[in-house]
Amino acid sequence: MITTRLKTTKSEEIFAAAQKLMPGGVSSPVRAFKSVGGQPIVFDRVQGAYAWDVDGNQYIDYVGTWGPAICGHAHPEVIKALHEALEKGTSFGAPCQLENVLAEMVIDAVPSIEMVRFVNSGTEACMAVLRLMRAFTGREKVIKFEGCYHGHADMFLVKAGSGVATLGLPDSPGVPKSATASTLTAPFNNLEAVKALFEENPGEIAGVILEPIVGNAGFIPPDAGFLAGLRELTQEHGALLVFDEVMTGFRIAYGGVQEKFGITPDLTTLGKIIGGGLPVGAYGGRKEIMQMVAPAGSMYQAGTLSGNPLAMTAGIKTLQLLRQPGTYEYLDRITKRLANGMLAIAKETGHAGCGGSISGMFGFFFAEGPVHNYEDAKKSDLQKFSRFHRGMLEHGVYLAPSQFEAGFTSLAHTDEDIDKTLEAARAVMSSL
Ligand code: KE4
Repeated sequence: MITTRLKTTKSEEIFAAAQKLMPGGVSSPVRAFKSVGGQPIVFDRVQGAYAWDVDGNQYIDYVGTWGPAICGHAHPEVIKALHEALEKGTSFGAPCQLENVLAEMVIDAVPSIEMVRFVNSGTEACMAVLRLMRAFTGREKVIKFEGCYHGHADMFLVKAGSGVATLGLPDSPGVPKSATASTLTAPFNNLEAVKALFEENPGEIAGVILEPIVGNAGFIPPDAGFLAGLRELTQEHGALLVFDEVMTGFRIAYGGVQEKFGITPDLTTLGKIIGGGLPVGAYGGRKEIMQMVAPAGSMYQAGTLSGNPLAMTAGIKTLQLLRQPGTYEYLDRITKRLANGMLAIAKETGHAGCGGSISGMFGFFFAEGPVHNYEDAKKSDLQKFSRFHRGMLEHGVYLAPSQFEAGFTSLAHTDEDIDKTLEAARAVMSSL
């Protein structure tokens, strides 16, 4: 048991009760702190860059509800827009002009998207995009990368990242072999492995899906030429290239990784930020592909709450805030200061450390590095990460409770917050 100086009495009471009501006491596994150990923190409220727990402790929050809070939690303009939208009802189950507005913003922003469909989570978006890849190409097999996480649908739970990696569940029970028989895997950043899969499965691969910057195995950027290589390989083999930008969309740049790195996939999935903190997912791409989706085409996909006015409202306001000039320069500057500061402190305090940041996304491993893929990430010092995580909590800094996650900053994080975080990191790393 990891000791803690934090007063977490109420968190302990509430979490103990939760464990009797919900599996593991949580609505999503990674929140249970299983991989870092110790008492999960029960949140009471969030605002801007901060979270407060039920015992009154305040934290600088670098999880940001796993990405959506890029403008800061509970941004006043988002809250105001939601209050106004609430007056007109919470869900219509009918066409609503707000869907047009958000769809237009997404289409204008994301290079690959000419037409988009809204759903309610990143998992749904990835499930639908896989079905669409297969419907459009008439092929069944798909390539994913070890450590990448595309939600919890059966066919993706093969060497997945995020909570699956955290819990060491290489493949989840309950997933029939038939569901994953057509899911091929390769190490991230390994073009040769992908080439071999195409040669071993001629004419059978519908496409390649990836996190273009991995966040679910820890933060792992693509090596130079990797994304371009995948673009060429998929074109050469008549397969589709799909960027899962659920995490990176509107975070790495307003147009996502595909805008920043100049590689345009055929299809893209989105989520998190486009919902501004409410449940949303989306998938989109070339019109000729998207026209296959019912009721325009025959590929079926549906959802009761898809495109609901509240989620659309929060998404619209969030993207309006993000498209202000200077947004991504600010995120890049403060996040680089944080990541580079952590690396320098690790060095000064005698710890092997590697990592970095791109725009408002960062990661840190206790390892010599560099970390090119999931195998490398798993070799980092997970024990030391757990102790570091707990120490940072005690110093009022809330990091993702797993080495196999990325960190997120927001427009609400200030230079002072970064300074405080680095002071905490120095104190904790000196004590590890
Ligand atoms: P959701 O179904 O959780 O909305 O999205 C699934 C998903 C798909 N693709 C990518 C790249 C993702 O990062 C995610 C979800 N990310 C995790 C955090 N790594 C969500 C947190 C959680 O599972 O509690």
